[in-house]
Amino acid sequence: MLKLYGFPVSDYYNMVKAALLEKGFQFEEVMVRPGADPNFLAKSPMGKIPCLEVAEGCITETNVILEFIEDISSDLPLLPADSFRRAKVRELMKSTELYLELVARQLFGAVFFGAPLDDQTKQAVSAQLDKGVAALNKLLQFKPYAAGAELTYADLMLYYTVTLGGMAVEKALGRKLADEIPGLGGWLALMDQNPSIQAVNRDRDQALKAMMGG
Ligand SMILES: N[C@@H](CCC(=O)N[C@@H](CS)C(=O)NCC(=O)O)C(=O)O
Repeated sequence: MLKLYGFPVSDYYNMVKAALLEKGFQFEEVMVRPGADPNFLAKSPMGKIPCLEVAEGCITETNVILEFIEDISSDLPLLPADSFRRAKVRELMKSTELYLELVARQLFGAVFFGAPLDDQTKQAVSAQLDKGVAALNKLLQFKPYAAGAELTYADLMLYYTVTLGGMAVEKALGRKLADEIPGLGGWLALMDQNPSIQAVNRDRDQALKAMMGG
């Protein structure tokens, strides 16, 4: 059986978990924190989560895992068949990660773990966010899904990026992504109805509660 290593507060972990559920895979979740444990480094070379273990070995890097999931289950597609549209989904996935996820992630230490955050860093992150949001607004379709009429991996990546990253952006910078990305609010409401997303979120919320001390 497939094994998914990580923990359910991680947005990257939840992107993969939602994809596995959406595709109807049976899988075991193995709770692991990222880090330098040699046993985990043998599976995930950077010690990062998620890591997917299959019969042949382990795979890391969320976008690579998602592509692998697609390769082994093409009968329930989460990527379009047409090459150009496939590329546009991948462009949206990569842009979401580079220009939203990794930008917001610079605030995680301060927002979730009490690290200091100076005004210079806030301004720098805010300026990067301006560019990222403008770029995403050019790519996002919301017709009704992120890349068009069908649910794709771009939706799963965007959903977990804007829910966790958006929280960090709001807390640290006082900016609401839903006010800056037209259509985001309606799309989030649509995604919230998806049973795979709901299942992932139940576990996420329980884990978050435990992490915050009940
Ligand atoms: N590039 C990786 C990033 C995954 C990642 O950053 N995961 C976080 C948890 S949400 C992690 O493992 N952080 C620990 C670290 O950066 O050392 C991917 O696409 O899977």
